[in-house]
Amino acid sequence: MGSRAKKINILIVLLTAVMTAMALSGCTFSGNPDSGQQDGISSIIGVSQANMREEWRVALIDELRQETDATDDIRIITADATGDVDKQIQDIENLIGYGIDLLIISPCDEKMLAAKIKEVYDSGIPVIVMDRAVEGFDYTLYIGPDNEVIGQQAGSYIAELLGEDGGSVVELSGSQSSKQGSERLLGFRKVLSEYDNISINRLHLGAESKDAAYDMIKDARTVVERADVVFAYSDIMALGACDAVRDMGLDDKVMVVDCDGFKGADEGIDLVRQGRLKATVSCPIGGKEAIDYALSILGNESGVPKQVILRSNLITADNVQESLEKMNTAVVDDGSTIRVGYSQVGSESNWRLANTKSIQEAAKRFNIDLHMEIADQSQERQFEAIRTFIEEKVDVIVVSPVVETGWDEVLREAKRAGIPVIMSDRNVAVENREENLTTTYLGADFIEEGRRAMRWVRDNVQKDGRQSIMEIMGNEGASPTEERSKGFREILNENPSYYIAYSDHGDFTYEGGREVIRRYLENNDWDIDIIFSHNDDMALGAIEELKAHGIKPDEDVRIISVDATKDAFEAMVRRELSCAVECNPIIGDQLMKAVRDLKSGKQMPFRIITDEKIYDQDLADDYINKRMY
Ligand code: GYE
Repeated sequence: MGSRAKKINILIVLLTAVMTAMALSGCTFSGNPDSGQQDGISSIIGVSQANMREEWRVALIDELRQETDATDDIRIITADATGDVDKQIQDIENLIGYGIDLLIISPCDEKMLAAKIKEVYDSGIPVIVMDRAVEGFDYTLYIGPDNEVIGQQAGSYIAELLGEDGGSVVELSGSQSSKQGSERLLGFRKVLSEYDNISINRLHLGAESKDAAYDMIKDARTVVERADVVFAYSDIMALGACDAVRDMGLDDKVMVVDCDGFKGADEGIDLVRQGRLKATVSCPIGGKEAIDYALSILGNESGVPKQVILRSNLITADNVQESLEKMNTAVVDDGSTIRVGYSQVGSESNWRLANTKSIQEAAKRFNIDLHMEIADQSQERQFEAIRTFIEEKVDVIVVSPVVETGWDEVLREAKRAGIPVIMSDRNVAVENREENLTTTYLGADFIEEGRRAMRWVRDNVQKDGRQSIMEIMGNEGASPTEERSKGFREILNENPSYYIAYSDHGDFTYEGGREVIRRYLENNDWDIDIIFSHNDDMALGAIEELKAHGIKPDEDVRIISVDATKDAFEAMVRRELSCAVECNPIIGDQLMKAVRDLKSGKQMPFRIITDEKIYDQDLADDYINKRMY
């Protein structure tokens, strides 16, 4: 018997042993049954699900199975933690014991399981976290919806539905709302709180179930009779509400709106089609995306992001058919050349130069015909560039917006021209999200960067008494400026022994950093303990100016910046810069993959967030030669 045959036999014996052990521990095995037998399995994915009680969790496992069944050499093993943290930890152990190559987990408690997830991730097994984001970044990839946005979308729709006259809304919620439910309620209430002509009656159910919703609506007849809309943040509660409203003979008066929008019979989308539900905010389950990215991770492909925030869509009778067709349309990338118009902020920093280079190089690799316009930090010039791209009838427009606001008009022009727009690196704040003026945002989580910088200060810069901070900010109104400040202050507010004594703008340039120090020293003696600079270039400019005034960087003042360019590492090795929070400019591959996905008809997520770390002097020597920018 040849060695290959012997190997397969050993594998079959092993697999049988594993399958027995799994059956005993409540795991199930699936994947294309034939592939294992013939030429071996290339990868095994372990799936740890929090429970199999909630509909969308069952739907997720189904979607993961469908996707792996369609893929030849992948097998998945699933485990149901039945809502028990200890069982889920045991499930993870079991799955690792079965030799999985990648773990997909939807934690039943994101805080309690964060340490276990970090342990698996640190052990070298890639981890995809679904739905409930764990704190920090100790995992490979997070995929999930933005539940607060989902609630906001439902709230905006109801406000629009009720119009100027306003009206009365009955809000259904579970007494112990799930995390998903409470985030949706938060978004929903935030929007409706802006309308004083809309009254809300809150009905708390014992359980988030169809029957509980049915009974509650029936029992609350007097309230429901006066209501215009019943809102439920899940399909299951909405179905109960629809049945009750029907049985009370109120279905021609009281409209029901919900979130979930699952595709099954009597679920959100079906109920909209039946005319029983006025609207649903539907969100992809994420199974397809999870297997897609799992294959990229297992294939060591570059450009795997850190977070994918799935896009939720408002589905009404007007767009239900079109939405269903879109959901069922096969994604096809014919590989043909795609023409992209890119409006770049400028060339204000080393980060920007690395970003531009990464995009230009990736375009060649992804068969993208790129027309890039550099705007020297002028919004007017970016408007001109976008209008040129519209005239040139490009396939996709990509913008790195110099500031967040003022884009609605030019984005509407692109939309009218039928050209989708992707936001790269920086984001915009549009007046009305439901206009869908942009398809997706690909870039960093600037708020988290700001938090990281202040956490580092909290953990590494201590002395008796309060410490004063100088904040050197990027250009006013830019999303990295506004959000890094916000994240930094979030942690600062929890640590009263630090305070911001002075803030000024350096516009992300080296010279701008020097200027801020000059301006300060014109009116003050140097009394700053810590400098938080929104990017390296300003920090390095500040360092030169400080030295010119005989102030020793890292001794008289500790300096923390963002970007983590090679120059920043050199300044850390010289013991001048104390710490650099990474903001990764090398996003060319991810961006071009997103452009091809978009043109191939894929439903694009709201946000694709890049992977980033933090470095200080302890790490600088080890990592300086590995810096790509
Ligand atoms: O931090 C800075 C550049 O938009 C994230 O812009 C980018 C920022 C980056 O000028 O160096």
